[in-house]
This record gives sequence, C-alpha cells and structure tokens, in this order.
Amino acid sequence: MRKRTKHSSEQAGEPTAMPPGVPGNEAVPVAEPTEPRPPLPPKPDQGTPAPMSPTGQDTGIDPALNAQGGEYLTTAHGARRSETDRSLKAGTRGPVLLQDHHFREKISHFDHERIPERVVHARGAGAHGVFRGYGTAGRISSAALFGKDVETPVFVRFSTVLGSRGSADLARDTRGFATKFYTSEGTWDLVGNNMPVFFIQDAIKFPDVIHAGKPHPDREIPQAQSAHDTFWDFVSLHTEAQHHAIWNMSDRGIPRSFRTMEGFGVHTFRLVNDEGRSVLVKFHWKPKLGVHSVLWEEAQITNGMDPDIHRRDLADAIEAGAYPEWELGVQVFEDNEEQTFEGIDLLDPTKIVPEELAPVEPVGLMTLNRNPSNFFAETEQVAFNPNNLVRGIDVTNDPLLQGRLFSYLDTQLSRLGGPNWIQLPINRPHAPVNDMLRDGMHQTAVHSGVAPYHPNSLDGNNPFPAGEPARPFIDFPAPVAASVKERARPVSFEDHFSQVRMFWLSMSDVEKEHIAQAYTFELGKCFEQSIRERQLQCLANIDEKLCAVVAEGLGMPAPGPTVKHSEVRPSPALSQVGKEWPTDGRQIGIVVGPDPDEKDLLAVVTAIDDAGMVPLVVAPSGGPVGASGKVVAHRTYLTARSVEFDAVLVAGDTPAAPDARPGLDAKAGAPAPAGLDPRVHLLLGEVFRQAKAIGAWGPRSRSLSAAGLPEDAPGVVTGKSAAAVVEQVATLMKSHRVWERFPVSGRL
Ligand code: HDE
Repeated sequence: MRKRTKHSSEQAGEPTAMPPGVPGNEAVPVAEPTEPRPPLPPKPDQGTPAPMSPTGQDTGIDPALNAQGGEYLTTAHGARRSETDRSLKAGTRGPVLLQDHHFREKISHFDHERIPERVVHARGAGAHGVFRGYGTAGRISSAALFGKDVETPVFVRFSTVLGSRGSADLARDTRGFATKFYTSEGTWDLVGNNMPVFFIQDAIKFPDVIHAGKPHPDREIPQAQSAHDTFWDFVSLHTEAQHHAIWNMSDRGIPRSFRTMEGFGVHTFRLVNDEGRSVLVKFHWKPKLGVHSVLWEEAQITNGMDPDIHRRDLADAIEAGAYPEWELGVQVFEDNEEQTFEGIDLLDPTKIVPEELAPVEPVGLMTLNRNPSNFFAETEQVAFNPNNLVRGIDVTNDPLLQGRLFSYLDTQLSRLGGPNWIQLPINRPHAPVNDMLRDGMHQTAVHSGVAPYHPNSLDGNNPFPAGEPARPFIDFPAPVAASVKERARPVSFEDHFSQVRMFWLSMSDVEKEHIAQAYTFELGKCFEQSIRERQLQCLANIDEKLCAVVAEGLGMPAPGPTVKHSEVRPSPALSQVGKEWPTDGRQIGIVVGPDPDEKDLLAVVTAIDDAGMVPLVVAPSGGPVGASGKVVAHRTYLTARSVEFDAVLVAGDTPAAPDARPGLDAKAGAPAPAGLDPRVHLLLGEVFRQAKAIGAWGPRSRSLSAAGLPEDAPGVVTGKSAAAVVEQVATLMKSHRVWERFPVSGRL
C-alpha cells in the first residue's frame, strides 16, 4: 500500500494533514461560496447522458438522474429557491406557515429517507471491480464471462448476518460474500458466504434459524451475537446445524478483514457447456492475501474502539490502490443420477467436499478497484438474487437453494418498495433489456409501443424470442425422477457429525484451543442449563476431548458420545495455520518516544511503505515527530490500540508522557514499571499476547524489557540495525502470527 489514505487515521482522532503552525496550513475560516459553479459531473453509476425528456424537449439533463443538474438550488420539481435556511413565518417571531412548500417538502423527504434494512445481512460494505476470465472453464460452461481475458464489471457486498445496519463489524458471525457480475449476457449473482456450509438443509427452516439467532423478541438483546439462549437452543436441537456452528466458533467467525476471507457458493450448482453437457460444481473464492482472522480478545476490543473496522479497511485499501483480489475456482463433479461424490451427497448444504479429494480449479480473477460514491444508492440498494443466472450456469435441486430462488425476489418488494428495483442504477443489467414488464410503483422507464404481449402483430412481434444463434439462457433439461409428493428428507442428509469431526480434526492445536474457548464463552452466556447440557452432548458426539474442556470451563459434567465416531480423514486445507501469504496492506505500529532518531525513523517508515505495508507512527502526542517535522504522528499513546496493528516496532525509549495516568494501564493487570508510559506497557503486553511480531532496535530501546517481554520469546526481534529488524519482522508477518507463542494446553 503506497499511498496513505485520507481516512486512515480518522478513527483515532488525528488529522493526517499537517497541523496548524506548519507554514501554509494556518486555520482559515471557511467562507460560504458566493458564485454558482458548474454542475457536478455525473457519477460513474449514473449512466451516459440521455438529454431527451419524455416531452421531447432537450433539457441537457439526463432524465434518469434529475438530481444534481444546474447550478442553483431548486425544489424537487425544479423551481429555484433563494433561501433554504429559514422557514416561512407570519412575522419574524410568528408561527410557521403551512403554505411553506419548500419547508414541508424538505422535512417530509427527510422523514422518509430510511428504507427497511435487510432482514438478514443488514450490516455490510460494498465495492466495484472487475472479473477477468482465464478461459479455463470453456469446456464445462458456455457462459461468456469465463472466456479468456473477458472482463466483466462486478459489484461485491460483504456483510455480517445477524446484526442490524449499525452493528459492529467484528461480531462472531458468518459473513456474506455476494457478487453481482454485470455480464454481456445478463446479470449473474453469486450470493455466497465465507463458510462453505449452512445451518439448515431445507429452506422452510430459514425463518426458524434466523428468529433464534436474532435478538430476543422481548428485550431486543443481544445485538449481533450468537452467545445467547435462543441461538444455542436452536443449534442443539438441530444437529444438522452443528457443522456450520463449529465454523462459527472457529477463527473463521471473526475475520481480520473482508480482504482475508474465502468465499463459497455453498450449494452445488450446475454448469452447462455449448454441447449441452452438464457438470456439477461448487464455487470457491480464494483471497490472494490468504485467510486470516483476529482473536476473540481483539474482536471484543475492536468492537468498542473501531466498530467499522471492516468497512474502513476495505475502503482504505481500495483508496490506497492496494486492490484486493480473489481467484474464483470450481470443484467439478460428474452430473450423475445419484449426485454424490465419494459418498458425499452434493445436494446437502451442510456438507463440503474436501479440497484434497476434489481440487479447486481456478477459472478467473476478481479485483476490487473502486469504492462506491454513495453508500445508500449503491451498497444499500443493491439487490442480489440467486435467480439471476446466465447461459451456462444453472441450479440444482438442493432444497435450500430452491427456497432461496423464491425468497430474494420476494424480499426486494418490501425492502425496495415495489417491483421496479431492477431499474435502480446499481441493479441495472449491463446487457440490453427488452422485457414486457410494465408499470408498477416507481416505474422510471418510459416504454414505447402498444403491444407488451407475445405474440403480437401491432409492434411487429417485438421483442423476439431469441433463437440459438442469439445464445439464449437454456433451462437445463434435468431428468425428474418419478416420485410421490411428500414432506421428507433423504436418508443421506441424516449424518450430522462426521464432517464436523473432520473439521475439528483438521485444525492445528492453536485453532482447537480457540474453538474450545469460543464454545465455552458462548455457552457460558446461556442461562438455561438444559441448553448447555444438550450442546455438550453434541460436542461429545464431535469429540470427547473438546467436550471435556468445554464442560470443565462451564463447571459441568462431560457426557459421553451417543453416536459412534466414523473414520474421517482430516482435510489440511481447512486450517489457516502453516502457510505463508503476501503482507500487502498490513499495518505496522512504530512506537516512538519524545525524541526519536529521525534518520532511523524516516528510513523505517519508507522501508515499510516500499514493502506495500502501512507504517503508523505512534508518538506521545500528535503533530510532527522530531525537529524536522518530516514524519507526522498517525496515532498517539492515547489513541493507539493493539488491535489495529499486525506487528509493532519500538524505536528507542518510551517514557511516560505528561498526560499518562496510572489507571489507564489497569487492563494490563499490573502497574507500569517506572519510566515506561503505562499506555505503551498496555500496548506491548496486548501485542505480545496476541502473538504478533515485535521488533526493537538500538542500544536505547529498553522498553521491551521494561514491559516485561522476554527478548528471546518467539517473534520478538531485537538488533542494532533498524533495517535488519524491519526485514525480520516483515518475514514473520507472512505467517500472519507467531503461532508458537500461543500457550497450548495439550489437552485437545
Ligand atoms: Fe440469504 N437472504 N437466505 N443466504 N443471503 C438474504 O435477501 C435466504 C442463504 C446471503 O449483500 C435476503 O436481499 C433464505 C445461504 C447473502 O444484499 C433474504 C435462505 C447463503 C445475503 C435471504 C437463505 C445466503 C443474503 C435478505 C434459506 C449462502 C446478503 C436481504 C433458504 C450461500 C446479500 C436480501 C446482500 C440475503 C433469504 C440462505 C447468503 C431474506 C430464505 C445458504 C450473502 O432474501
């Protein structure tokens, strides 16, 4: 990440601009402009200008826009206004008049500014980008977007599931990963999650699981959390939910960033090639930066000090030119009558196919390279729908997917206020549209012709059904088995534990510790003893050691298993530990004292910048650091907190600043040693506990020992030369954390 973003230090309260006192930066009172200026240029989403109005008059304004044209303030119907700060009154001190249309229009529109938030996935962040096909999927799908070097614009919205629009980003939860591909053959929506399995097998259960996960209906708490009775009541009563639940309890439930999340289509889809042959596939998004998560302690601190962390991180990275990338891949299976692979039912959304059995074959690369210009118009109004399919991509009979094919079209009717939401700029296809849908609330198209029906003779039979040369969408002629109508599920959907055990056995020791702690925390927040008992029984059916550790934490007896564990082979691809990743965009805190060696500091900042990472200088107070003022503090001891750094460097001594109060260090559990600023003590203690790389250089750096950090601990680098320390820290960061530093009980 080369460029510092304009927002990167906002959350901590320091302006990134040079402070007053620096020549050319004196505070000048902001005067209201007095001359009109040319209209704002159209925003990228607002289409190409089409100046004709329905009356045939060339107004010079795009009628689809009709929002920011001309230089002067107007009412919504275009009458210029000379005054918008005072309401119309009967005399200076008199009552406001009902005839003040401008006042009523302004207030009334404001009263209706909010639309209902999404019933699930309400909290999210979006970005524009491009998908480039590798040309490798041509043999299995006729979709044009998979063609070699074909570029398709995309819009992606990431989200949490349970929380409201204003909830914190680092809730322990599943993340939505929804992608709209504006292809030349129509829009394809791949509406997936960051976990490859789902809580339920049949869509009819969706309202049940969501009612259980959302806040309790009496007090409407807790917000954006699964650590409560109704959630665990549902999960323990529905053993099919255990697989998704263990993913949530694992580190995957608290991602470091949207940029370090995998994505999954979850269901099995069907791809069809130009010869009409089909295969079954599972879609995977693989982040170029690797899969990385935070710790539960970090999540809890972050939700207080920077609840917008994921939104900010995505926007900052794109603004700085560190465009996040994901490779889209498919696991490919034969489309046979059983629709199983190695005994795994491909229609069961609570099952995965291990990558070791069916490798993920890359088909294209997605790069997110543009932030939305208006959150409401784009991120809030974007409407995804798994029905949006293009030629070459089709659905299967997965009963969860089948239900979704109804739900998404339906939900937009109330969320976006009628059937014409597809005409909103962010939802418009980039392919030509010629449907015979007419009228309805908020119709913005001015259709011509007299015969919106088919066939017709009055409009020359337009629009024409597309023949094969025009490459229409083809409903794949999937065979339908002769059967009876019944409310039943296949026997193959009844194994609810072997894949959960496979996930558990695939985890490293550290990841197992985290999972056990997460279950203990969540069940510890439940009040009903019977719910804890039932979930402990489920844990025993997954793994007895896991159950024993959680039971001990809860102070309850551990039950034995009631199912026989099947033989499962671990899938190493499920673990996040043991791999190396690029460090682009990772944040390094550089803690300095009041009088740092400026030459060293400048060299370190430059080296980190050049390596594509973000240096954040943490100084006793804001403003320029050192006499020359070449480096400015991005954080102060007061505003910095461990959670925003992936590694920390300490440049020299960090004595207590005049505003340091001993109480600030209370959380670290011990008073700060004399001479060390208590906030630096707290910072270093947390960073150490969070197993992040720590570096210090120079004979004067006594801060590490003063903070009680053992210099020979794994991932603590000291040395004479700043450059060498920075290089070693950067190497350590490739593994994301210094995993050896975590205490492991050995009981799991
Ligand atoms: Fe969704 N889901 N869902 N879901 N879902 C919605 O649609 C629903 C499911 C997913 O950023 C809603 O427009 C049903 C699985 C994402 O705008 C709603 C069922 C997966 C998003 C809805 C499921 C998802 C949604 C709410 C069970 C992963 C956010 C607002 C059959 C493969 C999209 C909206 C965005 C949103 C229904 C299950 C992913 C109510 C009935 C499985 C990423 O229509």
